[in-house]
Amino acid sequence: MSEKFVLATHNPGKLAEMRAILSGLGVEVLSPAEAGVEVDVEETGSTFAENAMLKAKAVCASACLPAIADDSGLCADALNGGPGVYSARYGGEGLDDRKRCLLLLRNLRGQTTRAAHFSCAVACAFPNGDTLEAEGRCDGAIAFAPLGEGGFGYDPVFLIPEKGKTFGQLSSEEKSAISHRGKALAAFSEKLGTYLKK
Ligand code: ITT
Repeated sequence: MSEKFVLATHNPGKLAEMRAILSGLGVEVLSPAEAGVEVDVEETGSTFAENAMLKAKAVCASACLPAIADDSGLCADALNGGPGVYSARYGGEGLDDRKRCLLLLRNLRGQTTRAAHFSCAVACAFPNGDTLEAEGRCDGAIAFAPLGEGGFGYDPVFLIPEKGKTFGQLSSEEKSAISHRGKALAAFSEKLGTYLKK
């Protein structure tokens, strides 16, 4: 396989994880900068899957190459599934990852229900109009304080109870073995393998 794919994301944390997970596929993956595209897609969908497809199609059209997008987020039971599709925008534009984690902890203060999950939808769009989709989910809980320096986004506050560690305390390999993104990309890789053999 020598197909080139653009990873349709501006998030360096996602890009690194997607690259590492997809490296086993034997296809060449390019960042938007490497593909010479700069597309800012408005995420107007109401589901992760819709937003992932919007991003994949926009970058595919701009790069004239197949594009793989990830739309993901953290869903807390006590917040009725929030911040969910708004995870990147939680608290408004001015916040960085650390401040968004602290805001989440503040909004959960006093809540006994800490259950939460990460969801990830992966979408791939090809220049001929074909598309592929896959999803993954990882269940866990919101920690009471940030722990760990690894990963990105909400990793320091997402606890895996069976491991007694947050995503932020896991190596990238340990995280991808159980994460929403790892699962979505594993399912996607199978579909892509079948598609490319056709
Ligand atoms: P792109 O749209 O350019 O891919 P983004 O960061 O805006 O980048 P999303 O719209 O999918 O991506 O927002 C997902 C947010 O959810 C992301 O910014 C993180 O804050 C959070 N998130 C997703 N996956 C995560 C993970 O594995 N670990 C920690 N936080 C994660």
